[in-house]
Amino acid sequence: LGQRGCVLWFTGLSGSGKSTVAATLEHTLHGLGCATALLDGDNVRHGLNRDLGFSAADREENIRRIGEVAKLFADAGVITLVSFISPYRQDRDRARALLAPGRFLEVFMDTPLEVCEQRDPKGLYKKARAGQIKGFTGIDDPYEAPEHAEVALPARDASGRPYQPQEHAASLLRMLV
Ligand code: GGZ
Repeated sequence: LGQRGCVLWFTGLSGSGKSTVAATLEHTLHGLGCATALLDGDNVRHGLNRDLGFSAADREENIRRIGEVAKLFADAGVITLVSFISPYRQDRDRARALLAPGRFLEVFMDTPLEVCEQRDPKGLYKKARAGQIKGFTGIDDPYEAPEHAEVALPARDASGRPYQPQEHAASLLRMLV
């Protein structure tokens, strides 16, 4: 899979752990000598997509462009890790349709809103609850959870113990080799 290039498409709420797991996995893959790329808000929303905000139309366009870029990377043989909320099922499915079957893996960070809100690393949920941010995903904007993701990564195991990002990254790595 990795040798031919592929897309690992992480989706989930803000604070669900997408970027942490993606960065951990990328670090490991890089150490194994794989060609990798990580597309996330930090390097895409401040550059290529700096003209876009968080309306439904802008989120759709954000994901459309990211899907096209991910395809270019994957076609060049790169293991491409993509980490955006990507709240709309249809937009994720369009990104999937750009790639041959088996070369797009949807990875659902299945972290409950309550957990994301408790983490609130940037204080954005607090602002959204206070009405200082409008249209925040999970608060007053939709998130359409995947129904057929290749991988769903829960926040806790069956006995309630929280998973560490390294554990999720390791299970994804096992899928790739
Ligand atoms: C959701 C928002 C919003 C709104 C700013 N809704 O925790 P973060 O900060 O780093 O992740 C969120 C990020 C979401 O950008 P994406 O490009 O992933 O979104 S989408 O796929 O829906 O296009 C959050 C911050 O941007 N942020 N305003 N209103 N997240």
